[in-house]
Amino acid sequence: MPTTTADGLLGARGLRSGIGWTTPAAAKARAAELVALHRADRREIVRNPHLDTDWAKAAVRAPLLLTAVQALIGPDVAVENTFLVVKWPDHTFEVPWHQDGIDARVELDPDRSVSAWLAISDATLDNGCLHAVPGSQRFGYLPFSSEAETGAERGRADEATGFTAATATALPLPAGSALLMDSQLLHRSGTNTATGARVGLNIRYVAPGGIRRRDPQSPSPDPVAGTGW
Ligand SMILES: O=C(O)CCC(=O)C(=O)O
Repeated sequence: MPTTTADGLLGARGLRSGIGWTTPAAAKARAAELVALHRADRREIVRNPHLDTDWAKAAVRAPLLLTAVQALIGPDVAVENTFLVVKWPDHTFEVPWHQDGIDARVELDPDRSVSAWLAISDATLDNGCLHAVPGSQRFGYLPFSSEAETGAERGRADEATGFTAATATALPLPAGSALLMDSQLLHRSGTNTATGARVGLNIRYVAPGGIRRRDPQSPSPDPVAGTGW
């Protein structure tokens, strides 16, 4: 097994659910719009929608979400990256085990960053909700490889490094609800085997000094709260 470290910002499980980022009705209306927008080309991934779409700009600033983030990492908060995933029915698409705080471009300080996953549609066991290994943040960052198939800039943690997926738990979430995760928490999502599309937004929040750039070309964080930027 990997060496373990402290529990981190979110305690022993490394995650917290039940944060309302909007109403269920508003989230479902947004999901319907996004599905209509992306249906023709069956687009699965939209990178950094918070930089150029009003709905995502508002979502990353949702008051209850931002308050919960500030309670963890302090008043000065920026968004380092967002990642919209649409899982279409009848299409194999899995996001492999990974930790949000590390990829080919950046490494986030787990004490000055946190990631959020927002259910825009309902996320269920059948349509590809997240699964996480509670407590896995204590392993620290694991060796990873780039996730080439999806074109995503996510890493892929390797079970050979010692974590066991057998201890994973499913995290179904209703539309309008959000989950906070330690930047080192291992998580994945499976294929949508239901009949409707599943839509979710991943957000990586950072405090000042929370980013170590591995690639100098990586974009600057986008401040959303506080004055320390
Ligand atoms: O939306 C998903 O299914 C997974 C997204 C995710 O884990 C991520 O963006 O880090």
